[in-house]
Amino acid sequence: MKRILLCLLLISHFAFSDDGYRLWLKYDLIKDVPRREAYARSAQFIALNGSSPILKSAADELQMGLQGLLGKAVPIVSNAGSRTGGIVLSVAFAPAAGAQTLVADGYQLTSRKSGNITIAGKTDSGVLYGAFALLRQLQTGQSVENLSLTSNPKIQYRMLNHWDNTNGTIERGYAGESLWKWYELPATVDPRYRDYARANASLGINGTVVNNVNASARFMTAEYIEKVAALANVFRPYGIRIYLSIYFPAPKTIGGLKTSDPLDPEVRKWWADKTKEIYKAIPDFGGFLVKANSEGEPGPQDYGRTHADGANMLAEALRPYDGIVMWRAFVYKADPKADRFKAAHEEFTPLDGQFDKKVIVQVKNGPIDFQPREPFSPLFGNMPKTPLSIEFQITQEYLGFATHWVYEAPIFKECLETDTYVKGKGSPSGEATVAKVIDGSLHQYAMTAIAGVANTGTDRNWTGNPMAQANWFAYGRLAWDHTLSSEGIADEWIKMTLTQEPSAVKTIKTIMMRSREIYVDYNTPLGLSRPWSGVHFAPEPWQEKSVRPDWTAIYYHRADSIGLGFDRTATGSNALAQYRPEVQKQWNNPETCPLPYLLWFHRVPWTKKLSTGRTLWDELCTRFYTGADSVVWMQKQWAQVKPAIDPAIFTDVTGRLITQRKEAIWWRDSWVLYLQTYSKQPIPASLPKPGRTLEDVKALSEIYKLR
Ligand code: GCW
Repeated sequence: MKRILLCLLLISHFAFSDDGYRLWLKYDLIKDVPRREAYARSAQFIALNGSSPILKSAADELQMGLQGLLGKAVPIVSNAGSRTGGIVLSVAFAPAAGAQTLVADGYQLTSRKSGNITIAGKTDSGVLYGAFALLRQLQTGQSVENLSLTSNPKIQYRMLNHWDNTNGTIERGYAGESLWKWYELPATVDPRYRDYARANASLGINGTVVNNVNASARFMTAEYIEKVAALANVFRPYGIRIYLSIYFPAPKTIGGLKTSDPLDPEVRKWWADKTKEIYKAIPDFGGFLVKANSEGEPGPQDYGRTHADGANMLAEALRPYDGIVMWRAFVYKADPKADRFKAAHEEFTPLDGQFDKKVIVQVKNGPIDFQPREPFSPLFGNMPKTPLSIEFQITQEYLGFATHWVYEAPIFKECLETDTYVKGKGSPSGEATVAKVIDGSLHQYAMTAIAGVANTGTDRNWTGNPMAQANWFAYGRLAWDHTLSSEGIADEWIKMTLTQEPSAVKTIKTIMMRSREIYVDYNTPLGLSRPWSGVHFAPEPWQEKSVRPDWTAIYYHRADSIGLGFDRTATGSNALAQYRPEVQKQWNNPETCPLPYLLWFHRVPWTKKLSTGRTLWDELCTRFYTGADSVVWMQKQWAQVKPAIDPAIFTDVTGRLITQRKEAIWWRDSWVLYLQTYSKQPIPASLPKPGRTLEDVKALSEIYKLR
């Protein structure tokens, strides 16, 4: 009997606990009855006004969402006729008087005098995004009376990039295996693909590159094109186009040609034929993403050609179709004397103006590699004739994988809102921000794009850490509209995903808004960076051996008995000269350089007094300790929201925070004990000494490398 009771208890627990699968599209019943009834009065039917698959997705999503939120079945009708009190979808509406005009994909929600709410779009996708926006209004408890809301995407190609391999692994993935089951496709189509598409469409993401930029040639075979086409069929009704990363030498490796030289006529023909084959199977194929001559990946330089030659060859193959080339600028050479920081700028600025109009150059947000904090890439200030897109990393390669809670919207915003001063006007008004470069408003680029390296996987909750769902969400919302605030996005996400209880919303938002600075403090304070080789988990500042110099830790921090940091001023690598004078002015003086960027640009003596009144050494120690201690603050805050959170999610995050705390102390100790061998300074008396030695932390890091 006891056992049966226990089983029942367990079953009920699992039946009601939240596994995170539904993400921010939960559609749980709205508990506030008057509010629910008010919504219900405006949602008595859904009028479709069309038959396209995308419109149908919009109506289906509304129907499903309303069923959950309002607890009632809302019928879908083909048109409203004389009925009122419903939701009317249409691509045909004239914009309401005085409202902003719509661009492709934009939407307009309007409460009409008739008593209907209209969801208007210029395109079917616009209507779909409008449907999700209306659901978001309901999910976040906003009024739908007197609605007059117009929203246009600021960027045209809003992309997710998956670094997924053919064997199901994900490069830098921390949430299980790849979602794409290549061995089962095309015959078996996992229903999860559709939920993936719904989640992306709810944010306005309209393109996905399904395979790793370290690409396999397999994706160019008929066998795999068929599999990719099956995925495209699922994504299409959600306005999402599929793109592929290509392996540059494919003409040779799978095409049997003698070369893959982009200027060779046979190679060009091979790509043209291949592209034709792809479009036959996937008529709305989006195009190619390319990592070439980067980290060992082959490319046009192997044949004495330039990045532009390579990109333009692919553009030519795509010419008959509505597809584009996204050519990555993530390049650097293994030159011990060079500064990796400068490489992309050096290689790409001479090519400005040489790319075909179907090419967009995809630039990582920072000059190095997705560090917890980086200055913006100087390329953003120096490619006026080439459309540039920005690549952010959503997956937490350098942000503690799936155990550390880091809300990334502030990372994305910090870069987007920095002024490149590209016009050289010296204006502090932000008229030449990175955002205005990439949204095309500054140089009137013919096309605009943004990419985020996905953090999704087969974990039931998609992202491993349930809190990392917020990063996928935030990326998508900012890809649509980079002017949204980090706080506003967090607010939406919490209310849609976790709870609407006001004090819990506030507490969680406060944790999220502080989380990135806390992480930086215990991981890479004052402008330290740590992109050396390996798994990129624990900092190992002692790492000094690698196959190439710029894959060691000492290359970046340059600690010695005098001080710490990378001199990128005129006395050092002079990477600062790649920025506009106004930017240089902000960063080139160690006395005035903002502390978050200090060691990015300067070598600073251990005993140097900083603007905080502490010496460099004392400031570093203070930050490492404050950061690690702040995880305790995160734990305490999280404990307070327990009554408002689903028990399964609460317990999961509680566990991850315990690990985060442990790792934060470990990483603090690694840095402090290692740097102390150079600074020869005591840890400030107010701070407790690490409870272990440098040898202990080194040994700990080795454990994580054992096979
Ligand atoms: O950040 C580095 C990663 C590599 C990645 C590379 C890139 C896909 O460590 O795993 O490769 O950048 O962006 O190409």
